[in-house]
Amino acid sequence: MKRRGASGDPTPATPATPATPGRARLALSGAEGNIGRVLRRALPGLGYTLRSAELAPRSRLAAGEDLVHGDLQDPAAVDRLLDGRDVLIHMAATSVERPLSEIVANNLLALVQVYEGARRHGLRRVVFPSSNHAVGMYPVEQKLELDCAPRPDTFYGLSKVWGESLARMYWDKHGIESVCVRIGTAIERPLTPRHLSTWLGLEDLVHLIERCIEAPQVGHMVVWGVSANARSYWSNAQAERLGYAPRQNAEDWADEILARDNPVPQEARGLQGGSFVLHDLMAPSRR
Ligand code: 15L
Repeated sequence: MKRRGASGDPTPATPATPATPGRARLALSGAEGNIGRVLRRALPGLGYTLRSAELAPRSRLAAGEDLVHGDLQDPAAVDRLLDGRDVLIHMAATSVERPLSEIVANNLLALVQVYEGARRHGLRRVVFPSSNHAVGMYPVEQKLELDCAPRPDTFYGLSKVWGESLARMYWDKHGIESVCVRIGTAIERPLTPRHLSTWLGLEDLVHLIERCIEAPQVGHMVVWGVSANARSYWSNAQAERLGYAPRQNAEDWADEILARDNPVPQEARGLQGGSFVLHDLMAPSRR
């Protein structure tokens, strides 16, 4: 895969190359989200045929893409997305803390529909975006291995613990492979001291997702979605099995970031989940 320097546009809209024979036929949900938009621009340029799904018609078709719409709690919408596909990159979800009912609908119930759809359509693999907030209550001094016990910081983080286990169940019972990626902070460049540990650069993101699609025989696997940050909270040996070799390092921005005020409240700085750890789970607005 062609990688670009830190100063260039990390996710240029690559012209769609003709689909490479033998490449997986991809489905991408959540195509209108922050990560979905990056992948949607990058994947056709890597020789994949891509069918994307967004909730409602909002965007124009990208080069080399086929687009469907609908709520993935509806099996008919799942069928439109997965028919004739090999691998699903399932980015559609609530991606921050929200009222519990919304988390349950989007991150639990829709996920069951998606895995049931994967069964109906004989998909080989699902790439499931888990999150660092599944373990956000660990102290920042503790370097985590992938088999650490869950310590979610929010209902959102808890939904990712549930999703990783759901993925495991569909592998054990139905032979559908999953790579669960515990994504750190996937943005163009790190902005806060916390990001020096959690950043996933967008070039590394695209490279990681390509490895999640291509690596042979993953079964059920969990990896950290993080760049090669000098201050990473997470130990990512599993990712080597995937062939993921991150090149970006948040440390390149450390001097600049540490010279500015830290926007994360003081009382949240000791825990890995950052400001997520301050959410009051049962505040009236969140029930
Ligand atoms: C996440 O899981 C969120 O989806 C994203 O919005 C960021 O908050 C990220 O984690 C993070 O921890 O920085």
